[in-house]
Amino acid sequence: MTDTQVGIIGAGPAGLLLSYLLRLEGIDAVVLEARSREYVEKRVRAGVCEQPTVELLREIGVGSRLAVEGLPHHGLSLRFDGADHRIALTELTGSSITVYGQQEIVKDLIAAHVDKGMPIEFDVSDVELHGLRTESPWITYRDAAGTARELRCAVIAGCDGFHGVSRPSIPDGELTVFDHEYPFAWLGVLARTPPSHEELIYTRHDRGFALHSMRSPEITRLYLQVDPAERIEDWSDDRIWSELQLRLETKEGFTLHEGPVLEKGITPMRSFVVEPMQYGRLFLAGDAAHIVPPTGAKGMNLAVADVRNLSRALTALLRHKDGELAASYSDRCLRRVWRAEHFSWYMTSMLHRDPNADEFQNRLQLSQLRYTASSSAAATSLAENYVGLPYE
Ligand code: RFL
Ligand code: PHB
Repeated sequence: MTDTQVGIIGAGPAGLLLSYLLRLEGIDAVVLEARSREYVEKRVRAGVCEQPTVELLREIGVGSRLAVEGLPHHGLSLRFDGADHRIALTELTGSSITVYGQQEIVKDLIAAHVDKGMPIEFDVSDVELHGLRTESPWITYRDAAGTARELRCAVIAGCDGFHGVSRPSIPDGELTVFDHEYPFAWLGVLARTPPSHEELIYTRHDRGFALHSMRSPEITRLYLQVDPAERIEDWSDDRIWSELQLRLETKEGFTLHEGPVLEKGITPMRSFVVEPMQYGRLFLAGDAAHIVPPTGAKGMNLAVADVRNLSRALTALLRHKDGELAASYSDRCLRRVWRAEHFSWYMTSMLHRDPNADEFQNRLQLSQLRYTASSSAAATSLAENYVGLPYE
């Protein structure tokens, strides 16, 4: 006897969307989340949804607020040599992206769960995974009241992000790890001020990378490349604004609107993949299995693509006793993952100031930027990766 068919660890985009997709197939799941509902609904992270992500959310009926409040974008700007070079995403690919905060997707998915009476347990602790190589694995944990619980399932989905417990539950030697750290981090700022430009601006400057993004007509999102050893306490709002002004300056003159800083934080950058994304009856999805630096805006979109594959694989396995898709789940995901890993590394390398680079490498970087901005073949390659390659 099982308590539920799929035990899902983590109520981020991966865990919530998986639970919802499974429900549409008539498969029941329980989501266990370490944080509170309020915390996960407020966590500021991704902003860019690829076209395939937007279409999937719309198809399953959780895209109505996204359709109204999401900001469709048909181009982006590469800013270097003190000028803008527009990449016309839609003209080049026929597709677009939508700016809509990750926490808004999380809120929409939680609301859909509540609406349908689907179980999410927040504030759980001491989560441990057991019996992963059996056909009836189980999860032990403490609920919000501190009571010890056990959840027996047919499958466990590890959707608990990079710092979760699922991946470390796999015995040593079973996974191959690919890890790459970058000699810089991002300082992210959310500010109450209207965007200063209608599109995203990815800036390469001698002082380091800067990004202008947004959340709404009133809220701007900005990022600065900083040393990973920097402490947020040393970055006053004034210091942040003056650094942004310097890096976003153009020869023609650019006005960056300043305003109250609502939130700020520093995130290190890394690329990380484990292979395979499965061990027995444990399937990993999203950041639990792979991380990309945010310059390509791919992390959340990859999480969505993973759970789309996983819901299909688990439907075949649990409803039709057909394990073929489950056996090929990892390979299918990893093809898209590695494409996104390469694209994210390429965007990161092209736009950041590497403290260890010599003048030769700096010249190569500028040459790559100028080529991307002037060749429609190079611009199309960037654009088709950015808007999201079609699902296999
Ligand atoms: P999440 O979102 O980290 O969710 C994992 C959930 O698991 C919970 N958890 C546990 N629950 C129970 N027991 C445990 N032991 C647990 N341990 C952890 C956590 O509390 C959490 O709720 O992973 P998921 O679902 O795989 O989603 C991945 C995305 O969050 C991530 O890839 C993106 O945010 C990355 N990202 C971006 N992705 C994009 O597609 N487009 C973007 O524009 C974009 N910009 C960004 C980003 C990430 C950023 N940061 C802060 C890392 C910008 C930034 C600055
Ligand atoms: C964001 O708006 O948070 C954002 C936009 C583009 C990125 C990363 C983050 O590449």
